[in-house]
Amino acid sequence: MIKFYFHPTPNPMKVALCLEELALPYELIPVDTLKGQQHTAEYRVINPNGKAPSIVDNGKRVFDSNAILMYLSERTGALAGKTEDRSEMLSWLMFLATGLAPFSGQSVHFRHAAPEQVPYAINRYLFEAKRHYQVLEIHMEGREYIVGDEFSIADISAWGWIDKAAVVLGEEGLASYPNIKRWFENINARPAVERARNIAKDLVFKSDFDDEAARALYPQNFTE
Ligand SMILES: N[C@@H](CCC(=O)N[C@@H](CS)C(=O)NCC(=O)O)C(=O)O
Repeated sequence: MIKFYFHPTPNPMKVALCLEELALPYELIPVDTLKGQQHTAEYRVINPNGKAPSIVDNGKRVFDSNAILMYLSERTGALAGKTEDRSEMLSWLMFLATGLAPFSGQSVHFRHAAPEQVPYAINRYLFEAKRHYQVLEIHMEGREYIVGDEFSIADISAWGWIDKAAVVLGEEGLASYPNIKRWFENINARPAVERARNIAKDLVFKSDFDDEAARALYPQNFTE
């Protein structure tokens, strides 16, 4: 059975949705990142990057959320889009993994978590997050799904972070992005989304943003 190393945050949530969409059996293994469990030697064997999510399937590790989505799609032959849309699929998966997701994360970090307010960084990352949203907004004009005409891992990848649009973009959330809003509401209504949101309902993850959490998540701020 697939072992799924999970924390209830955007990148692992993509994998939760993918596993639920595919109805694959899995064992959920919490990685409490606020407690620093992503940094243990045992976990680094599974994910040398020390982040969630990861999976282990038949003794093989896969780390990094979009790599896991691609692996699960290839393993099952599902959610991959049509062969003729492969170039679009690769393009949008990389756009999401290297652009929309990390710029969103940095935008949240500099506005909500950084120990000092740095206007240049806040402006830079919010601008880039919004710019990536705008690229997707234009692409989604008249489209139901991100790639081709069917639900795929590209939609799953985007859902994980766009679910947090209000935190990334500010209170107005998706108000300036009507095509993304329409797409998001459609994806978010899928039955697997509710199952994904509930996978860890019986687990308790640390939520206190205390010294232990700060050291685990932002080690660059600590010299000892
Ligand atoms: N590129 C990685 C990023 C993973 C990532 O940043 N995960 C966050 C949770 S969404 C995490 O593990 N944070 C803990 C930390 O940075 O120490 C992916 O897509 O899987």
